Amino acid sequence: MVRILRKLSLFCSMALCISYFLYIGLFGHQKYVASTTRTVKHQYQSGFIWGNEISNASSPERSTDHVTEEQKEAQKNNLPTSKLSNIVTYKQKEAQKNNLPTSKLSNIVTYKQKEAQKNNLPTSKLSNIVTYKKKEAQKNNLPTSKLSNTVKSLKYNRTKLWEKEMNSKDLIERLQKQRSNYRGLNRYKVKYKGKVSQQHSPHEILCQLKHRVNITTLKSSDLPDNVSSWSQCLPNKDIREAVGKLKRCAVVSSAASIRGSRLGQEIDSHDAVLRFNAALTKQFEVDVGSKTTLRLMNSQIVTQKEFHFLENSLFKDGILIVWDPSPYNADTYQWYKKPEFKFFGPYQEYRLANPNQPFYILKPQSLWQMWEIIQENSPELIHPNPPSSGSIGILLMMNLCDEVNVYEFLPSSRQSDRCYYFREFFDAACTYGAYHPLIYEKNLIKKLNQGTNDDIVKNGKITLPGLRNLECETPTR
Ligand code: NCC
Repeated sequence: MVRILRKLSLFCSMALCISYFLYIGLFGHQKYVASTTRTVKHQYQSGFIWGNEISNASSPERSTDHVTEEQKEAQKNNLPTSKLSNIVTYKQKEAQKNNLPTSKLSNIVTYKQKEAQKNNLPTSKLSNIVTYKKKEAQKNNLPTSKLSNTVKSLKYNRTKLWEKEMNSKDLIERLQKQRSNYRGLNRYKVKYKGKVSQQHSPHEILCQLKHRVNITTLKSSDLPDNVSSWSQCLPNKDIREAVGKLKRCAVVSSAASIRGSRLGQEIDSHDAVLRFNAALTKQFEVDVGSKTTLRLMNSQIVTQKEFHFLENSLFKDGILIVWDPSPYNADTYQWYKKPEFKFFGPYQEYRLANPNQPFYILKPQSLWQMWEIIQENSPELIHPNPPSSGSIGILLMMNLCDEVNVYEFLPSSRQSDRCYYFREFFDAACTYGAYHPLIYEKNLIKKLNQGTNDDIVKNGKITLPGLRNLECETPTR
């Protein structure tokens, strides 16, 4: 009996052992699988999985990989580790908010930080910068490829254009450098011995312009006899004598900010309209008008092939005037022998082909006389280069007319870095000048404005008096 009982207990303990191992073998693995599945499920639910990692998620080793990936992301994006668990959702939200394709996800934070630095914005602006720039680009009529420059150009909007006198510190770095380079180069050998930073009244400045700038055109008598065969093609009379007295005149700058102004009718209502270089009116009549009485051109227009000066119908209407800079102290003959652009030949050709169209050449001394007045009334040393066609044209019309309305030389609130109304080309230099001392020209013209500030902001319009009837006690020196 005892033997039977011993065998029975041995059998039972063996059976217990076998069933234990069987239990472990059959159910133990399932329990383990169940626990890893729960981990993966949890990972899905927390939105913690990047696309390609979902298929490998059942491998327990991958969970340590997730942390490294996240840490890498956090490092890449310069985020604190506390943000680790949210970084992907965060980036997805940022991408959505900024309207960026998801391919930009991995770079968005760094991208935004770089943009903020590049644009000199506080980091608090980080979260809005992309949308902000897109809106600015739209507002300023810029293509999205220009996004990276938009904020830079806002530097000017912030100072409120020409609300105060501008100086070189208001320019963007590139234009400041160009001003210094031109000052170093001094291409025209300018030796200015006059005053700087004078606080003359508008009336005094007008008198300086009247008495110290002789806006006059070339006559054959200005050149020696040995060039008489060429000089026969010049008009006999000076432009002032030939044109006579005009009442209300308009000067239309080529600035893109005139787009959308609907000033066309107002411009055409003037007795004479002056335009510049290759500025056209066709298709832009609503904003710029269609009348062209005079066209002032720099000598590049006459000499450079791209303008087809001899054939282009654009130049066949109205009175033409061309200017070309001489060295500061050169006399007319020295300049005739060595103009900046060799325009005397094409000028003669054009005159012979179009003998009935008045076509004048401005004497280069007028440019430097005007430059000296801009310099004297500027707060610092200006570019030693001639004034732009814009101010030359304004002064010419102040000599010909009783009243001159100038459009978009002083920019309206529509101002942008787009250069021309008729061509898609972007450069802040068109408004502020790189080669020309344009900010100082605009400072001076602003001082002479007899219209309202509201007219500048809305229409880019300034009103100037004619010089003919101006009374000056003693000519200002
Ligand atoms: O650009 P431009 O002038 O033809 O413009 C005529 C005048 O309008 C005023 N302007 C223009 C654009 C703008 N956004 N703001 C403005 O205030 C200026 O007063 C300008 O003078 C020139 O003065 O002759 C100039 O000419 C051009 C260029 O030679 C011609 O357009 C022909 O292509 C010069 N640009 C270059 O040489 C690249 C420009 O510097 C001055």
